Amino acid sequence: MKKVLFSMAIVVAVVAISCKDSEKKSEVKEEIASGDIKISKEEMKRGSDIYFDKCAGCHGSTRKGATGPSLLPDGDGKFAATKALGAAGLRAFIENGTPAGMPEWKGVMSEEEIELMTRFLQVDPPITPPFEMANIKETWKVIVPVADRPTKPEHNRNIDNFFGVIMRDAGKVAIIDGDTKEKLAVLKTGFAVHILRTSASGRYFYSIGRDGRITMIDTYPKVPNIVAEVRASFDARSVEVSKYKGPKGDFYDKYLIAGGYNPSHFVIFDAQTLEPLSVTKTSGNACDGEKEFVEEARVASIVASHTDPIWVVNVKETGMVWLVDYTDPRNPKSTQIPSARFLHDGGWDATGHYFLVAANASNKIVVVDVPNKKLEAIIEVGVKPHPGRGANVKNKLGNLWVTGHLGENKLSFIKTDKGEGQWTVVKEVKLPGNGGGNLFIKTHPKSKHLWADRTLNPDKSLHSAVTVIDVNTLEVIKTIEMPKELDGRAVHMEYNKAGDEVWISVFMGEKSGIVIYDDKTLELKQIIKGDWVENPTGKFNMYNTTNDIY
Ligand code: DHE
Repeated sequence: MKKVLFSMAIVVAVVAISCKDSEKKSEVKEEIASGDIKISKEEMKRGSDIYFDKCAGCHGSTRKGATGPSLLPDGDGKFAATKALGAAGLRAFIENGTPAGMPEWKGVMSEEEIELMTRFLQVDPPITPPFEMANIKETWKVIVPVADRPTKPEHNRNIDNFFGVIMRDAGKVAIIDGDTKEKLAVLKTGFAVHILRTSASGRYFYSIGRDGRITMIDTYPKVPNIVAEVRASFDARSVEVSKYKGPKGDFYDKYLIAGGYNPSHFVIFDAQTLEPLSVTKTSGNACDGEKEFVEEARVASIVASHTDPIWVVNVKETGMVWLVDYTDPRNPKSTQIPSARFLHDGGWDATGHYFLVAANASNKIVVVDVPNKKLEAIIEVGVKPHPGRGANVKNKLGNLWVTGHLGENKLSFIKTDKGEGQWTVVKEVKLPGNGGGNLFIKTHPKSKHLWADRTLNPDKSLHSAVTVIDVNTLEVIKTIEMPKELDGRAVHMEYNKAGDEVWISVFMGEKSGIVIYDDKTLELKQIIKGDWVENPTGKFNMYNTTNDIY
């Protein structure tokens, strides 16, 4: 007699989910997949929100995997099926994280959220609708037309030393005068702003939120204000301006590009008004192995060349570096360079000729010769390199570009000078304690120090501190605990324009703030805190960001 083991009830309903921002709508199929896994419409929506906030960055918007493995009910042939892992297996990963860099979510997510995610991950992922030119145009708002903006600063402050500081969870950006440390404005921007970049003229800050919203902030008025807004995609991490001046200054501050995680595309805008000009899909064949077509090909970091009308656009899942020529922004031409997977973050070498980017799933750094539009080298480094924009130091070993690692305790110093040893790791430095978790490093041409955080290390004594290294000897000089009156993880360092102060954020804890150290004495100078300082993350000095100083 045939025995019925499961009564599989599949209820398919189409509901709208909103990812915190009510404008992020996507169609989801709600499924009650088996007798064991039950999930209501509301839970599906909430699970999507939590996934979007906390998981999509590493596991992909469609759960097909990226830096982290795929999270599909039936697996993808490479990684385990979430149904096979079951609630207990999924819970173990969510609660404890992994040594490869997944953070432990216990204590960050509530018990109810963890329990929900153990079910959400066992049913099919929601389907996102398209987000195309017409949708982008609908979101475009010019708040202060160009003709109504001041033609020169309406104050005597030193804009070059302004800092744009991201208050991630509040969806706000604070503009702080780096000379006086006064807060000039706290502006409501996109949900979970990820990075800021500055205009080539050093006047505007552009923010991009995890919801793909770009906000343009003008620093000329007495109180900095938002002059335009637009949304590039449902989910995004990168924004950049055109920095090439050209013989007639044709492209300086003319265009802006934003990279989409979901949909996988890049959008070019007019940099003064944010009018959308073109959308280009980044789905395509992967760089390695069989010709594998990758639909979810998310745009990770983007940088602008100072010497050519080119943006370097790094496509994560395909491992393709796109060199996008913006001379015809409505019909941009691109050269695609196959490299390694999954491309993430990176920065320029000291000459501004070579761009170095982490391929974090293959433990490599890819070097691109940008003016000559070719792959220069691929360098083996440690587990899950995470350079941020990297750091350029010079000592007796030559000019070196540095990356840290998420999955291993080491900083790798790569020689960039032509000749013997070019593009090899000439030195590795271990930070104190065990485990990886380094997210960012930073130096300044006028400084003798290189600073490194350990934000994702599970050990509190390490993640609430930063380490300072002597750039000449490459020895660790000091590990600095964040002040006791703050509580959280130290993340992301930024220098002031003069290169004699370092600003560090303390976030993800009970008491967040921005801490400023004297770079020469390594003594604490000031703590910026208050109700308006809510979980600060990235900080961007106007002059250093405009001129790619790191
Ligand atoms: Fe980031 C840079 C993506 C998690 C803070 N982050 C970047 C860049 C990418 C990226 C592609 C490079 C942008 C560029 O240069 O154009 N980040 C991702 C993720 O996908 C990931 C792993 C997970 C996610 O869902 O977002 C992730 N990032 C984080 C964080 O958890 C951090 C610490 C806080 C946050 O915002 O959630 C964080 N990322 C930053 C910062 C930068 C950044 C501050 C810019 C560094 C710089 O100096 O340029």
